[in-house]
Amino acid sequence: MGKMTILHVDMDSFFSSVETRERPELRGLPVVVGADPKEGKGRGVVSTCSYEAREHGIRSGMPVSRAYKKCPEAVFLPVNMALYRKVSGNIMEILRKYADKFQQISVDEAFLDISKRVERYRDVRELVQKIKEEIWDREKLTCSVGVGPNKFIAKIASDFDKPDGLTVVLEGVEGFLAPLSVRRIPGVGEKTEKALKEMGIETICQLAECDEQKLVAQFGKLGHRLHLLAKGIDESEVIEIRETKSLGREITFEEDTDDPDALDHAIDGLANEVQRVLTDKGYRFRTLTLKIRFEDFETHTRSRSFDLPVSDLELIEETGKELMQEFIEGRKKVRLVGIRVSNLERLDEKQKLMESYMTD
Ligand code: TTP
Ligand code: MG
Repeated sequence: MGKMTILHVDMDSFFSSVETRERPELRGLPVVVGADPKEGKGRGVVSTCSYEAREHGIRSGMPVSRAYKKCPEAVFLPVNMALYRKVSGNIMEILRKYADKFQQISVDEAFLDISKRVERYRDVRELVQKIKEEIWDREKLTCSVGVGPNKFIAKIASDFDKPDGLTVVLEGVEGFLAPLSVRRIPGVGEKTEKALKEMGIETICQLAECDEQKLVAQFGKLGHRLHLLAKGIDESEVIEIRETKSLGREITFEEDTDDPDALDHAIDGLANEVQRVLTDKGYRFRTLTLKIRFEDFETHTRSRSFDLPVSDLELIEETGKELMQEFIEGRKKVRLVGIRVSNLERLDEKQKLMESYMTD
């Protein structure tokens, strides 16, 4: 592997920046976005907040009630995930163009491998400025960007100077990492931080200097990985995930039929298969399409979309049957039915976490 140049792009106070963009009168105010906030009286949790709200000590994950105590004059807004997802899609489309390899990590962050595109240090800054400008021109949002020789450094660098930051760490990696808290290492949570502290390790420098055997004895494989990261070594690649666009199943009847029970039964079977594949692959979907072909080969499709990604079997069955309903009354016999789901999303850990904030 040659020398690499990796960018990590992370949007600034993403949900709340989108809300402020939609309502310019909120600019400069403490804005808190969270589930069911009821103007601060709700029982939900803070998803994120504006930097003005952060000055009052409000943070992601905090109960809305606590945020309200810290800053009663803040503007409390519910989560409008459909909007953020749409904006996220636009941003990812912009970013993708600038990368040899591109990997979206969550709704508001992505890695870009630009190794082949930039020759010199100055080029990197120019490229990042172009990216920032395009995001601003098109979406009126700011982001923070980290540049490093690997994903780990890039990720830490993007967080180093927020909001609207640009931190390039292509040289002097060890010096950059040395004073930082171990907590900055992705994957080091409260528990690991505490365990490290008990070993007398608080900074990344101390972690790098610690005997690797000790770390392995304490944390197993993670200890080995932590030691490498502390030394700035990360060989993981930017993985272009070619997302499956859609998946579906269809069935051609042995004999054309207009028997409602047979048709319902077919839908149940298809729903079952589709749902199993979704579960296996860890996907949920937002659009379901029913396909129906009559005995004379006349073919129709009907779709329904949902605001949030879904995957439960009953919903697939019911939606499939509802969509089929308008076709089968007093019409020709049916030759084939199919169910396809699209707008797929991977059910990753971070997303699960976010969803848990949204439904309380
Ligand atoms: P982050 O990038 O972690 O946070 P942020 O973009 O709001 O702020 P920063 O400027 O520090 O990057 O997360 C992106 C979005 O994910 C965030 O806007 C809201 C959502 N989110 C939650 O819903 N719950 C959480 O606990 C976190 C951390 C984020
Ligand atoms: Mg962010």
